[in-house]
Amino acid sequence: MRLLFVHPGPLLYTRVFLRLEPLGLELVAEAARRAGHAVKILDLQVEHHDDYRRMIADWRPDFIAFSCNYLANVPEIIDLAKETKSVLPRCFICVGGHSASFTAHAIVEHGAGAIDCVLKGEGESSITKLLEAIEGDRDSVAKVPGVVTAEGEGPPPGFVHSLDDLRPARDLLRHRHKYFIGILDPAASIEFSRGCPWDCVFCSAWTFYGRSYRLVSPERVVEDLQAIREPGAFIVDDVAFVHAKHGFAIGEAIARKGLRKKYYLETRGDVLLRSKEVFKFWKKLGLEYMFLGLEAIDEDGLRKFRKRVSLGKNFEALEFARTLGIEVAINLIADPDWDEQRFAAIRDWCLEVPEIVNISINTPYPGTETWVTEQRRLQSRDYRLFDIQHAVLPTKLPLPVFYRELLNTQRVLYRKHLNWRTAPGLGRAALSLLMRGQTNFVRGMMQYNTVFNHNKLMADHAQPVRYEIPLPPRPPAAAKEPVAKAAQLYIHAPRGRTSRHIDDRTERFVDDTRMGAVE
Ligand code: B12
Ligand code: SF4
Repeated sequence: MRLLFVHPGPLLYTRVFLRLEPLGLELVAEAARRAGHAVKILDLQVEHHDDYRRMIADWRPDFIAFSCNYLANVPEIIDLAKETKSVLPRCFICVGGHSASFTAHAIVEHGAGAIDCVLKGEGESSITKLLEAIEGDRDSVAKVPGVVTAEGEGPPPGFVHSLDDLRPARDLLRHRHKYFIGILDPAASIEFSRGCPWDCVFCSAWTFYGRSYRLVSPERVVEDLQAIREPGAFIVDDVAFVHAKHGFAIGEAIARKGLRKKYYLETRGDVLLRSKEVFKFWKKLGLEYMFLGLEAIDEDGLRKFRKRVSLGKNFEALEFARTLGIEVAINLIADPDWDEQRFAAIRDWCLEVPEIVNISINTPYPGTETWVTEQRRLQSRDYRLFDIQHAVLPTKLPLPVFYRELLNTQRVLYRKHLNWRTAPGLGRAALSLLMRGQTNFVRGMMQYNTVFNHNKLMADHAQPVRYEIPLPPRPPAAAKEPVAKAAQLYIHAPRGRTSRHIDDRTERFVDDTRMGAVE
């Protein structure tokens, strides 16, 4: 069959700070290609809807699969599916990915017949089963693991046998030079592990994979890195180097091969402090940038997000990263309850620290505990606003004032990084990128004010809403506080300790630093 795999268009962030290759979609596409199909990938982060329409008209695929990791992309995917079905009625249309898994029934319903199924969970093994069913007996589609159709739901999705068996179809992307993160331009993405053993209330990374944690072997990582031509690599793991031994083993394998790249990763402050030697080693290998999800700068906030990393530990982690010379980007979560004083306090704090600070907005997502337990009513159910850059919960300040404060804070922080100290270095980096023909980073910087713009954010709220996210399940009237039940949350059923490929010491460390007990 002719199969087209599509990643939807860019979100706000993608226009300024980063745009990364759709690694998950490439992995699913490669699994399908290995099953003997003709496969193409179209990434609408870097191509246009007209490119999509042309591809549909010229190539006439038999099967289209959309990747839906982000809720904000749901309306775009549904509209494209409807448009496609009207010109190619026999084409089978499927949606998969992180957010699609948590909103599968709603997506099928919004599709009103245009979306044949949502495939929940990890896509590599289920995609081939789905394709076999489509080619053979269409009635058996309903029995594919993870499938959700208008008629109902198939058996639960399963894991791939081993992450080492997987290969991404990197060669199928038509514009590889368009992927970047900050000044790592261009950058590829790579996976060292899958899942997360923690259970933060605002996050669905752990509920998707049933709190499991699996590793890619160092040999396989090196093989993949050797196949990457880009000088930069973004490590997509939720928390990098949870298991110190694994981090070392990968590093040693890279050093043996003499591979040289610049790396960007995301981790937790307590993991950084626990595995200092690993991060030191990785600095030598080319680790230059790191996201640290601090989430809050007060103990109360951290407790609320169930991040049991004490403030002291987080600040110590920042101090340590500074000594290594790693550039750190911190993420803080702004609550819609914040008032002017709170924003001012955050601004003051951020100006005191040398790190880059990103501020996102507390947003309940399906698949998180917050989705079930949040007591405040959503002020918008427009999927497009669920991108943690818009406020979907009621704000204490009037909404325009809240956005003004937020944007003002973000702008102050952005300018902090373009000051007299950093400007010459950034200028040199930008020039060298331009001389190599890489324009992503420079364009991103130039677009900042048009993307992060007060009028635009307000206008987004005023758009007519065609698809609304379903309301969270309400707790029984008798319950004083809504309780998130494990069964409500997980996509892949939890398999306990054996599904976490970490040694006992690391398991104990995780247990000591988590606060949940949902499993
Ligand atoms: C790496 C990552 C990023 C990276 C890059 C992502 C990218 N490629 O564009 C960065 C740091 C840039 C990023 C940014 C953001 N991210 Co992010 N990100 C992740 C993370 C940690 C891993 C995603 C990943 O690449 N995994 C590895 C690949 C191999 O897996 P995968 O893509 O999930 O694909 C698998 C399945 O989903 C499925 N699948 C995927 N596509 C398809 C298609 C079909 C047809 C099928 C059958 C299956 C299928 O099969 C794949 C293979 O098993 C996830 C959390 C998580 N663990 O999923 C959050 C996550 C997806 N991000 C999230 C958010 C909110 C964001 C941001 C909006 C804000 C932020 N600062 O975090 C921005 C927006 C970015 C943008 N596009 O503008 C949320 C999404 C929430 C939601 N429900 O919408 C998540 C779930 C984290 C969370 N907090 O819970 N992100
Ligand atoms: S540590 Fe918490 S926030 Fe980070 S990926 Fe794991 S569960 Fe999500």
